[in-house]
Formats: sequence, structure tokens, C-alpha cells
Amino acid sequence: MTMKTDILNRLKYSLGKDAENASTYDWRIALSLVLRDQMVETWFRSTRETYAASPKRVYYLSMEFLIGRLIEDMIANLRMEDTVKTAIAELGQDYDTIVHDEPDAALGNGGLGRLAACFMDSLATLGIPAFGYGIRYEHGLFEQSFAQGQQVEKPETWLTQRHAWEFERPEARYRIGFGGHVEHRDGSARWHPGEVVMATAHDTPVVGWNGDWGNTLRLWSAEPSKDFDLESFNRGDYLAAGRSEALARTISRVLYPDDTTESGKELRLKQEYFFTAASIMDLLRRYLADHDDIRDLPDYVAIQLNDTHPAIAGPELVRILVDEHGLPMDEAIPLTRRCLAYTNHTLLPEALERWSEHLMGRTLPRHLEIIRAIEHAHQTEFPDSPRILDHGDVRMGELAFIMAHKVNGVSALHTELVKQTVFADLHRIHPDRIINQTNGITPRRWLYGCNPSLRHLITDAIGEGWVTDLEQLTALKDKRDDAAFIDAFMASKRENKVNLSNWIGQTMGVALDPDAMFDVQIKRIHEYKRQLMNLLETVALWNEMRDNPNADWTPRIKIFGGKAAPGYFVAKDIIRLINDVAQVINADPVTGDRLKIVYPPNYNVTMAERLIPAADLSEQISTAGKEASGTGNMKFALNGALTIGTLDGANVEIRDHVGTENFFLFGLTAQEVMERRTHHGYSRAAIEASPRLQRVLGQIAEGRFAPQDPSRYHGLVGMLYDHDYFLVTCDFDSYFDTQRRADMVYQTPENWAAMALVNTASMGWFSSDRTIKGYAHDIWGAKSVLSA
Ligand code: T68
Repeated sequence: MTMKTDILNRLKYSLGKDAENASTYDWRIALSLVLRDQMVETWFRSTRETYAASPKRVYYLSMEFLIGRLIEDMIANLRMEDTVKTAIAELGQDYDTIVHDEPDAALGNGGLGRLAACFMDSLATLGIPAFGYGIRYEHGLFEQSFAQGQQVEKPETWLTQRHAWEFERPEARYRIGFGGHVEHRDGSARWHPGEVVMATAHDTPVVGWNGDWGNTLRLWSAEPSKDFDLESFNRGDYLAAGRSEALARTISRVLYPDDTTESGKELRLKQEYFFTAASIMDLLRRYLADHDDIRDLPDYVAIQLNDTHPAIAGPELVRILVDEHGLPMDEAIPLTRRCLAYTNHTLLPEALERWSEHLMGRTLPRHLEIIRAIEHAHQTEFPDSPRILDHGDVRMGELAFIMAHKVNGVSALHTELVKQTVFADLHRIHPDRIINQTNGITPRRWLYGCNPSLRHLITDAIGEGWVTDLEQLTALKDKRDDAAFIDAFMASKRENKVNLSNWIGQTMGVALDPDAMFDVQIKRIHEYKRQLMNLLETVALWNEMRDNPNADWTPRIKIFGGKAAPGYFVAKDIIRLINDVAQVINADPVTGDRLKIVYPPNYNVTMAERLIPAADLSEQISTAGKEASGTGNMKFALNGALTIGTLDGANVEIRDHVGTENFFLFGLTAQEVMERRTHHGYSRAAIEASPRLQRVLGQIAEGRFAPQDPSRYHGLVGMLYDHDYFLVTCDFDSYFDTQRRADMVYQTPENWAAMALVNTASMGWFSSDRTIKGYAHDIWGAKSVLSA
């Protein structure tokens, strides 16, 4: 009753619309504002309790927060689903239409950004006082479409609509300096920046389960500083004034579509410093408001660096402590270290950030001096230490490591490899610093929200406690021999597959058989993730179906989703090849409904929420040793898909939890991969040993899938023969055979379903609540204020 009135009031007083001429957009914003009002109550209460308890606060610094839509999250966390649905129906509107009107907040590239979003959800649900700090990009990750099979990028424009969730905070504004010079006098230093940009805060409340606790996601946007502008303006140089204004705004204009390749752009360094400096000033202001001694900072402040992107936080905090609070350098460095911790997300050498000393000196002259001081102090204590400054570059990984009291990897295997490879020498010097925190996913979005049919089934069987205590899913293991439950479990999956088929039919015009195996690979397109191997296997299967059309083939729908970084040409070739092959195979009457490839464009969080609940088979097939963790792998298994995967990243731990008999394992191990690379001509040898693979590569090379342009894929095929760095060729046969094993199991649906159920039942440990408890205990020393 009041919900309905509240929505109408918001429509009238906040949007100036009446119900007669309100659009879907108007209804959505009105509803969002009503929900936001509800959250504010929680939020204020949490803030009051935090101030009263004066606990240690967590600050999660991340260049990326890949949030997706918020409306259903908010409705679920506030437990208002029934109320909202009733009100919307009474208002004569369609709930799904309104909910689906919200654009994704795509302020991230992939796993790293999505992890940050899951962590925010868990921090709020656990009642740990925390801020997420990042950048309010005007344009998030580009929009992808396909033209003749090729990826086309368009700017993404989520902010052209009103972002109903946020509060602008004009009072939280900071001056961020760049360039200029450093003045040294009487043993102290003063930085005089040559350029100043303003950082303005925009707050989105993040409310945990049941509305019990609310934290803040504070995103900074860049604006010109008034006085700076005025100077040129007063000189009558209006163009210069406009230029500096545009330059300032550029800093928060776009998200780098980087995903693991470093662009080395000056703007990127400026973005990193911009949001890090604003965040540090903000947290220091909060600290100093009720503490006198800056030396107690580590007792109240834990700063987590999500990868090296905010690693300039080390030198920045040291700078403030030394230049503004007068601490000696040898006190400021260890004090800073006690506040900072660093999460590593990759071993790929090309993804480890380095900045030239020249660029660093030009952009952040005082920070370069401090980095030299940090280097000097560390080198004095540990003469054999690897260097931060190396061949004229500042290595951000080494800087982050040396300035952090804990460094963590994101899966057990990844952490071991971090110790053995990228940071082997630093690990010898600091043997207690590297620890593991295996990634997790929030069950609120990745089961409760995205899979209503399974949610209801589970809650009817074991109650609702699993939503905040995911290990309770273990109770479902008792149901694996319960025929009625298995039937219901299969019916839930089928319902999701029918929904997905309808959507694919409507949006892509491809008809899918919901009884076929839905085999899904969704993630960024990258050579190490080996979408190419999946595609080659598809072509091989197609060949064999055509050779033997009357055999009892298990029907398959191969679903791909993902974007390639705009400058990553090999990845873009792979996208084009998938689309070319899809055209040929989907038109083949011999294979017909038994084999289809679909690649819906513009994969994002919302699409993942559609695809994951409908998946039977989850493709986690990276070259062992390359995927730091993966988190999609967890989402699929939680939603009852079986995994076909290598011993890489968190796959290893997923397999341990679900049982080796419920996981389709194939391929070389990380050790074997390293060893195989030392063999001369390993890929050519692998191809020669596999007639099946030879045939597929022959077809692609002779233009079977691009008849108008037969040489289109010569480069790609040639690469597999000559420098197949990611060992697609070496793992191909083992992958193909394992796929046929999956086919066999799928032929007996109850067996498949029982295995899938054990997967769901075994995934409790992969909740991001468990991950966050690990960080809180092992790294931050932070506690829940809720349970206190
Ligand atoms: C991912 N990294 C890992 N990076 O690849 C994945 N990089 O295995 C892991 O599960 C996930 O992090 C969470 O730990 C990324 O997503 C990026 O997106 C990225 C962005 C900019 C620069 C470098």
C-alpha cells in the first residue's frame, strides 16, 4: 500500500511525471529512488554504529567495480520482492520490463572488477565497516557488436541516464596535483604541482542481506579546479581555460579496456594517482576527525590494493606522513606498510605494470623521490633484494610488495606460483608475507538473484539459511538419491534453459533445443583462456557427426560470450573465426539441431546472470598456470553445471570440493606445461600425432569457413604450428576425448543431474563471505560491527 504511494510520489515530485504519461524509465527511476530511501535508513544506522564503536575500517581500493544492475540486488537484500511486485502490478506495470530497463554499471573489464563488486556485497552482509574506492567513469567498458562477424566497439553511455542510486557529495572534494617541481629546504621537501584537478565523491550505498548493514562505494569523478581555470580565464585566454577543463575531465572519462595487457599510457597513470590520492586524503580526514596521533593509523585503517593499479598509495601515504606530518622517512615507511596489503591477480609478465622513471618523474616528481627512498631503505636492509627501479622503469609489483605487510594470491595454485615465479626473490627475503585468499562469489547475486527456480527449490528443501551461510548447501547431498528431488532439480534447469532459448530465439533468431547440452564459455577473449581450442573441438565434432550422421550423438549448443581488448588482434581474429564457423555449422542440415554455435554480442554481468543458470557444462579450459583463479568457474558449479577444465586456478580447489568423479578433468598440469615448452617443435609434433586436429586445421586454412577470403585464418593456423605458446595443440586430444566422456554421461540425464546436484551442494566454501572473513582475519585485523 505505502510502496505504491511512495512510487507515485517519487514519480510526481522527483521526476515531475504523472502515472498517465510515465515511461518505463520514469517508473524505474521512481522505484529506485523509493528503494534508495529505504537503504538510507540502514546506511545512517551503520554509520552511527561505526562512529560509536570506532573500529578498524577497511578501504578497498580498486580501479574497477563491475557492478552490473543494482535494482534486483537492492530489492533482494532489502527483502522487498513481494512488496515491490505487488505495488508494480497494482500500478499496472510489468516488473520484468522495469527491472530490465536498468543499464549495467560496467565499470570493470572482467574478473578483477567483478571480484571487487562481490567483496562489497560480502563486506556489507558481514557488517564489516568498509569503503570501496574507485573511479566514476563516464564511459564504462565499451559496447560490443558484430559486423560480418568482427567485433565493433562503441562507447558505453550508462551515465546519460540518471544513476538513481548515487549521492553526489560536493562537500567531499579534494585537490589532486600533477607535475610541477619539488622544493627542498632545511631537510624538508615541498611539492608544488603544476596542475591541479578536483576529485568529487559520488556515493552509492551498498546494503547487505536483510538490510542489516550498509557500507559505501565512493567513486571519484574529475573536475577542473576553479582557481586554475580562472587564471587563464582572467587572462582572456578562454581556449586555454576550456582545454584545461577538458583535460581535467578526461581523467574520469573512460575505463581502460585493458584486461591484462598494459597500455603504458600517461592517462592511465594519472587515473591511478587521481583516485588513490583522493581516497587516501579522504580516509585520513576521517581518521583525523577523531584521532590525534597519526602514529596510530594502522590500528584503525586497513587499505587493500586490488592489483598494482593503486600501488602509488604507498609513496603517497609516505609523502603525506613525511612532508605534511613531519614524520621521519624511516618511521613513515614501516607505518605505511602496516596499513597496506596487496592482491596479485596475474602472473602474465605483460600484465605487470611498469612506468618509465621519466614519466613518473614528470607526472609525480615527489613520488619518484620517495620511491627512491623506499628502494634505498629496502636495499640497505636486504642487499640482495630485487629492485623497484629497473632499467629506467618503476616496477609497480615490486613497489606494492615492498610496501605491503601482506601480499595475497587468489587461489592455492596461483599463490604457490607467485611464490615460485614473479616474486620468488622477494618471497625468500620475506617468507611470511605471501598468503593465499582463494576468491569467492556472492551467493546473493549468483544464486538467489539470478536463479529463482533453483533458489526456491533449495529453500523449500533446507530453509533460507544458505543465503548467508552457503556451507548449508551441503545438506543437499542427502538428496542425490532422492528421485523426486532430482526430478525437480532437472525441471529447474530445464526451465532456465527454456528461458534462455526464448531469449536467444528473440534476439539472435537461432532456435535452440532445450534438451541439448548447453555448453558455455563466457569470459574475456584471451589466448590463454583458449576459446580457440573450444572452437577447434566444435569443428572436429561437426566433422565426426557428418561422417557418421546416424550415430547416437549427444546434441550440443556451444555458447560463447566475451569481449576482446580493442588492440588485441589475435583475440579479435578468434572472435571472427567463431562467428564464421557458426554461420557454416548452423546452416548445415546434416547436423541440424544436434550442433549449434551461438555467440550473443556484448557479454556483460546481466548476460552472465541469464546464461549461467541455464548451463549444463562450464568451460574452464585455460592453459594450466595462467588463470590466476577464475570466478565464473564458481558461478557455474554453484548453479549446477558440471565443469570441463584443466588443473588451473581455483579449478583445482573446486574439483577437490565437488569430488574428482564430478568434474571432467583434462590436459597438462602447470609443471608439465613448463616442461613441454622446452621441447623443440612441440606443437608441430602434437598436430602430427592428431589426425583429427590436422583435419580441422586443414579446413580452416583452406578457407572452409571463409570461402570469400580463404586465406583469412592463415595467420592463426600458422601460429598454432609454429608458436603455440598456450598449448592448444598439446591439450587438444585430451580435451576432445573428455568432451566425449561428458557426452556419454549426458545420455543418462538422472546421472548427470545427480553429479550436478553434488556440484551445487559442494560449493558453499566458494562464497565471497568466506573469502572476506579470510581477508578480515589474516590481513586486515578487522571485525564485524554487526555481531558485536
Ligand atoms: C582476473 N584478472 C584473473 N584482470 O585473470 C582471474 N588486468 O583469474 C581472477 O579470477 C580475477 O582476476 C579475480 O582475481 C583480471 O580480471 C583485469 O581485468 C585487468 C584489468 C586491467 C589491467 C589488468
